[in-house]
Amino acid sequence: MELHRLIDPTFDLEGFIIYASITIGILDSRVNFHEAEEFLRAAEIANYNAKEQGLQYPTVVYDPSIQIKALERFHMKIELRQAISEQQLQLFYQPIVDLSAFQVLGFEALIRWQHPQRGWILPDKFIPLAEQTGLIIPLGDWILGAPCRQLSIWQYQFLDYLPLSLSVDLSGIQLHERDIVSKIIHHYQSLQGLQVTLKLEITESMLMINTQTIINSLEELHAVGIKISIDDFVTGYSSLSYLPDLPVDSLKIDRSFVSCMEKEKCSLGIIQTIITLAHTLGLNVIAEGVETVSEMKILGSLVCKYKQGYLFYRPMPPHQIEDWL
Ligand code: G
Ligand code: MN
Repeated sequence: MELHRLIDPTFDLEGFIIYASITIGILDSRVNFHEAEEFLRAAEIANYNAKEQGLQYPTVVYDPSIQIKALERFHMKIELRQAISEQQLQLFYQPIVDLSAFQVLGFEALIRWQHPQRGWILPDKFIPLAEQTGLIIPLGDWILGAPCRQLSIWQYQFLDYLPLSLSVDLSGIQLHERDIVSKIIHHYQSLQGLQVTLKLEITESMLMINTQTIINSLEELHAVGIKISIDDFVTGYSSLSYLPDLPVDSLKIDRSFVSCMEKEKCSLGIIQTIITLAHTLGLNVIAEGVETVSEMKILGSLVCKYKQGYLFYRPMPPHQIEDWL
């Protein structure tokens, strides 16, 4: 920590203010290694780990479990490439409901990986890896394109039950791509003529870097009719002041808030405030991860109209959605 304290303050280099920070990987010299390369590799692995964890003072001491994790990550990277080419990735669809109108508002498309040995893997286990490796670019494009194609098929099959909205999660890396706006509009155009609304779900943390560029892109998307939703609301580095400047249509209250509602320590006041704030700004509110009847009732009493969660429907593969529709 002492080293970090020495390095962290800004310093002046010929009139330029320099911000420097270091990450440190430490290795106990008593480890059972023989070759210099083994020592260096282990220190490197610890250092890499320190970088990844986003600690305030990024220092990690090597232990063998870190190496096992690094190896697992390495294998997973290779497998993920294969998964894409061998089409092991699948989209599931989770309905979002409006109970007051007994209606389904639409679906959120959620990606799943059917791993040949490990079974179904959830996106939080592999999307960060896809982001680190750049695989998120082709993958993200597919996550946008495939549900658009699916929804246009459903529009013709189940005309009576629609219009629907289709929500798709966007990665921050995608938003920084230079031609992202035209790519998304291209997918959106495949829905035109249909009564489907496309909603992009972004998280607050995506707005932290290049904020103005991101806002400009979102505005271009919004101008053609694409809706924007803020996902996992209040878990990020929320700065409520940016909200009125964003072309946002809805907020999704994070699952962690919903699941704490029945607990003693929970502040319902915060949830109520979010809902009131959203309504004041003319935004829709969707509660995520509703699992129990009493969560549903509390949300109802807080006038949260739209809900999504296992209590209503789990994410389903397309054939199951078709049976259900
Ligand atoms: O980050 P985002 O909010 O898009 O995450 C959605 C994830 O939450 C999906 O992987 C989905 O399967 C999961 N999910 C959806 N509904 C529920 C629920 O009621 N409970 C739990 N634990 N997870 C849910
Ligand atoms: Mn989402």
